[in-house]
Amino acid sequence: MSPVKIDKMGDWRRTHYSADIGPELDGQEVLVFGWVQEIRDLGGLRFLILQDKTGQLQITIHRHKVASEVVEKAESLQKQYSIGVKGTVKKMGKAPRGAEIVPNEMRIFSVSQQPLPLDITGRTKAEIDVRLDARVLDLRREENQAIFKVQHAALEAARAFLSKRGYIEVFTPRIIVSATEGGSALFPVAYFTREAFLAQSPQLYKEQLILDFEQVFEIGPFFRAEESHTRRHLSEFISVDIEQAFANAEDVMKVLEELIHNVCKAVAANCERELELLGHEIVVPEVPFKRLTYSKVLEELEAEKVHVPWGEDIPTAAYRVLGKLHPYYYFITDWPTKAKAFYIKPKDDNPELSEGFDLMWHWIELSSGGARIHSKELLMKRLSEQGLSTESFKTHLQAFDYGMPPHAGWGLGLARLLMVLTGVKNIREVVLFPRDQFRLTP
Ligand code: AMO
Repeated sequence: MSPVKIDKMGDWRRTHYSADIGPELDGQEVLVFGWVQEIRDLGGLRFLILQDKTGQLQITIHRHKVASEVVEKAESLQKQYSIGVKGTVKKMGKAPRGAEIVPNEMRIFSVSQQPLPLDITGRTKAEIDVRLDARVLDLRREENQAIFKVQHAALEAARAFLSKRGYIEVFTPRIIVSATEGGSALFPVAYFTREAFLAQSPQLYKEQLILDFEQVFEIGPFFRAEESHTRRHLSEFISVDIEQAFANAEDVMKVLEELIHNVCKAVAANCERELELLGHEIVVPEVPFKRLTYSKVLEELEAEKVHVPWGEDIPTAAYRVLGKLHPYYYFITDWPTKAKAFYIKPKDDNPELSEGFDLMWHWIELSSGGARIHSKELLMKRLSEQGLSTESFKTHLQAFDYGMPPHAGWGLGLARLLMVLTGVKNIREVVLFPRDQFRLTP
């Protein structure tokens, strides 16, 4: 076969996206761009399915009716070539949009390697690693794009909600000198002549910033050297964080449940097509969410013959049992102080218990947060109790010298929320280019 002639885009500009094409445009000349998703031949006809960012469109080439130049180009096409088509819209009941395009002119901008490493139609299922190795191609599937359109809608709703509630968006450093969420999961960075680390969370900075702004939020990537290779852990993940001055745990739990309610409402209303592609329905949860204390959770587990010693973290197998008892969003409150990070505030009337909480969905932890210690002395004591050096937290502790008020906040894992919003079971599918212990490319 002779090599495909590559055309220039020249003065061609799109007049319509595929989503704009319908029977009402019958007879109108349009110019569309996109990628060849499917090619089918039927007698003297060649059907192309063209895909752009809004969806798919049928292009029908009548071999004996159109200019030979168009036929020649159409014959040379392969899946995923990028092309432009100038043509006439024709009302066609059987076509996907009730209309098709009959081309008058065609330009081919780029070819694709054949065979493709993946079946883009998804009819032949590929393993997750094969898909991720060819991620940009994998993302050509409308179902996969739908996930990230849902993410966009969710973020838009979250930002609007938080801004309306008086939070200001901030950006804190990613290169830091001390651990915030436990030392073992730190990634070291060669920082000129010193060693630094990638931030595990914005915890220390968001706490400091409430001294000035009272209410802050941040949406950004954080890093943990996660050795647990599960379907809900990555080594780089986006966290939605808030922190608020003059607030306790209950105050910020209310903000969190209302945010979830609003995000679900917005996604259900604005992502109808995406949810249909994903075959997923969103039930907007009513607020308030159920609140269970840690001790109550242990009792419920005991009744199910699952024993968790008081004070310990709850293992995944136990969470799975709990998720069956509570198949919805719920909070676990009043965690043992020793099971929580050093900055979580012990309860005034019982310091064994803390004002820390987790937000769960079925068996998955979506968020954790709490009221914070705002007394410098107590914070130093807690650091020592957790075997952390007060010296390495010197600059953080300094902020507590300038009128640190009572405060509280939380961090919400965006990808985990997205799993719930889309019904996708593996966190790697809801992140464009996931990073885990074994994956650093693409
Ligand atoms: P925590 O460590 O519980 O709390 O993290 C908050 C939320 O972030 C998400 N998350 C992850 N998602 C994917 N992969 C990971 N490896 C991963 N680790 C955490 C989870 C989790 O609930 N500073 C506190 C928050 C606070 O108190 O404000 C913190 O980081 O959804």
